Amino acid sequence: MRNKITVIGAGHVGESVAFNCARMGLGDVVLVDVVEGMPQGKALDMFESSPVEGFDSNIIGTNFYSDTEGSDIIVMTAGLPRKPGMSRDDLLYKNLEIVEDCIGHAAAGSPDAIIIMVTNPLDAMCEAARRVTGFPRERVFGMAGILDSARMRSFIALELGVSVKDTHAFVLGGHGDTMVPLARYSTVAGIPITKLIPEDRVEAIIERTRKGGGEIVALLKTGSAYYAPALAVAEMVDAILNDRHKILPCAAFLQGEYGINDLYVGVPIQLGRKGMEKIVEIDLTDDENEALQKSAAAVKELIDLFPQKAPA
Ligand code: TXD
Repeated sequence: MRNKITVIGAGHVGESVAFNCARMGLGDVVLVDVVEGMPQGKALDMFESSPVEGFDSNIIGTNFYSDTEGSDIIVMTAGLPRKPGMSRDDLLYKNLEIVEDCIGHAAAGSPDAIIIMVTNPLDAMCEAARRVTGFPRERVFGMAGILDSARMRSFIALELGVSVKDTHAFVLGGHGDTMVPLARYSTVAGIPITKLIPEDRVEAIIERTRKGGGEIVALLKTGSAYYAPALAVAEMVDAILNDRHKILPCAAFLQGEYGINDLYVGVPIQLGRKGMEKIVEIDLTDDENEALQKSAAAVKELIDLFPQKAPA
């Protein structure tokens, strides 16, 4: 039986995630949105491309969660994207409502699913999904670090004129302006970039990485990035469904790791068929640790803004 992948939100990121997963043959895809006809139309268009590409995945679009029942993976992209001048945090209240509603419905019909959060503000939305589902942290995590690292890798490759394939980059922390790109652990063909690129240029790369999402928002004027984010999600879906035990930077719920408690923060985790198999802890210098703690504090500030709910 083929895997079932539900993608909630058929906007820019969601449609691209659906198409990537289908093209990569990762499973059958259900694309959900509130807009009537739109997910159905996009799904049909994608399905009609399958004979050309030669992939066997079935893709359907829907407005009903009953079609998502029994999903192996739920990717959550529904929500508002940023407009120029908005921070990811400005999206908090509206997207919190959307996440609680969508994830609540989807998880009810797929109690064993693994949830990959994409909606911003990412780390806070992961926590919203964890709370609304009650799923263990092994099955609720978020995509951000792969994207942030991919941006840093692109800038490193541009700087040195080398293949992106030779680059490796490491970004920790929340998916926001306080993210922590780690030059010391970023390499080209195994050589730390600090040995290949002058310090001021490394700093410039780090700064551009931190502002990478905003750079695209400012250019597009309506909406935010989706090609790179969608492929980053597909890499996670592939790592999980193909049980690759791959180590990827993702937003994970920390319970003591890195000295952080009960918060989603971006760290390297190992992904396999059961979801998060482990959190990889690396040594940090005092400065790096301070930056990570600061980033975690920014995530906590958002969580503290969640409306308090009366106990059920
Ligand atoms: O690194 C990351 N995690 C991110 C996050 C990278 C890129 C984009 N990131 C965030 O993903 C972004 O800030 C947004 O919060 C989401 C989705 O971005 P996208 O660019 O796909 O936004 P769109 O194109 O506006 O699509 C959102 C869709 C749109 O079709 C709406 O109709 C739908 O979400 N939507 C809903 N679907 C189902 N149910 C409800 N309630 C709903 N509300 C909106």
